[in-house]
Amino acid sequence: MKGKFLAFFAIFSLCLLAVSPFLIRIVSAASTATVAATVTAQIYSVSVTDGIVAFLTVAQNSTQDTTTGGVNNSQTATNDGSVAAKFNIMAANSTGGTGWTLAATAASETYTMKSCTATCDTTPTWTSVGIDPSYATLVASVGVGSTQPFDLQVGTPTSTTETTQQSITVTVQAVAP
Ligand SMILES: [Ca+2]
Repeated sequence: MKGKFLAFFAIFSLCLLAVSPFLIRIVSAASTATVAATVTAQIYSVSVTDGIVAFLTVAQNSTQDTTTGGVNNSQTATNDGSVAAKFNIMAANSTGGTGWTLAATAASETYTMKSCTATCDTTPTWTSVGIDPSYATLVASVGVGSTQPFDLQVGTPTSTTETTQQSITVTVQAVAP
């Protein structure tokens, strides 16, 4: 009985030795495949060149603009982001002395700021910019790397006692179209 058992064990062991290389191959066999993934962050970014306008000295209750008929200083907004963007625009009360209030219509110590984006040198359409903190639309959609030229028109107060040069910040914003 013991002899039979030993014989059986020996055969079983040989079988195991014979099978083991296959077992090892099966376990160690591997296969890979890859996914080439790309991703771009959604970034809204705008820059304005040259970003500096001097309207010089303007009569009270009148306008001056950046077109060729004015101070000839059109501005250009560029989409520096990674996706198409809507450009908004706003201005705030001017600073210098007591400053002027920004409104849609000029009044005493109250000035206006408007923008134009098409045929501004010939047949301009002037649209009030937003009044800080509200924005108005400058252009509905600008592609990546594309530019939007625009002109600005300032309207002086109907009357003012302010002799100090006024500084005005016009802000252009890039957001989702
Ligand atoms: Ca300039």
